[in-house]
Amino acid sequence: MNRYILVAAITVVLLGVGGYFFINSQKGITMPWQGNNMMNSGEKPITKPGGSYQLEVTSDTTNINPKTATKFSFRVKDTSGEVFKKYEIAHEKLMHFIGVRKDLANFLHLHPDYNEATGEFTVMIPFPDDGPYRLFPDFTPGVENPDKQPVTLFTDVEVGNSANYYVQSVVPDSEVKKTYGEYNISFDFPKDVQKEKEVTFGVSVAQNGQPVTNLENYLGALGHSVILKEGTLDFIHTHALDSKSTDTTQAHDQQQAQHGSTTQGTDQGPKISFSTTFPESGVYKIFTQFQHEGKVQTVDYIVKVN
Ligand SMILES: [Cu+2]
Repeated sequence: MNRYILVAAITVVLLGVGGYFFINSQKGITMPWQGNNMMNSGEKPITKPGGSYQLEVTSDTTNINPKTATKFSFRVKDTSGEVFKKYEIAHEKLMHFIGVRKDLANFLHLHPDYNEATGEFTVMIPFPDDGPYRLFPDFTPGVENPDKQPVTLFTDVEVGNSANYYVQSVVPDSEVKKTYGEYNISFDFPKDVQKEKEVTFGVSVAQNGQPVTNLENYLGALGHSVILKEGTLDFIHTHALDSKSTDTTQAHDQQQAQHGSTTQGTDQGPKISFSTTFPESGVYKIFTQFQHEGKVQTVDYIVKVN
């Protein structure tokens, strides 16, 4: 009789422990992609190369209006819950900050100010339109990170009135030439882009029809491409023509961070070459930034990956 009670008691304890782990592992899986609130102290931190990091938003994000600069502040916390402060400068900045509207219609690349004393970053975000946005702080930990792997965290915010959000579908580009003001851009992709295979693509820059051969380095590279997958918003950051970068590919969760590699540091255009590997089939939007005549230009291309 006593033995049955003991077995029953052990079963209850085991079920309890099992339930606890189940809940925690569910949180670990769902939070990076679906969680809106990174401030919940009960959440499991996102594990990345160089340790585990958690994003803590410290500004009020409940009432954000478009077309006006919104102050956004955040800190990064490490595994032990301490404010992380050991940043390594990567591409000339301590912190890179990418923002996209979730339909990938808008793209922002900003560089927050850092308060060394508090470990807090602050950035003014000029959200262009209403809608749901995903914000990606992107940094390189200066500790326990010998390969200098970047870490990308994210949080979601709602901007303006959702009734004014008209979702734009992410349709693969059929034209390889596009014009942005006085710049004529041609995109050079293989005919059949396949997942899990290294893909080299080019972005050629002309100005009023003349090939540009005096592109300027922007943040330590001739070009930067941020690639986002439609729907899941998986994030890839690739740099062109950076002799300091490596071919190291590090997959973590569903996110990828990769650096293109070449030593042609003296080539200043017209073609900017990138190489990357798309992890899955689907539709990806590529935002490429380059600098010319002191100004940063952003161009984009949507590609279907088979
Ligand atoms: Cu940046």
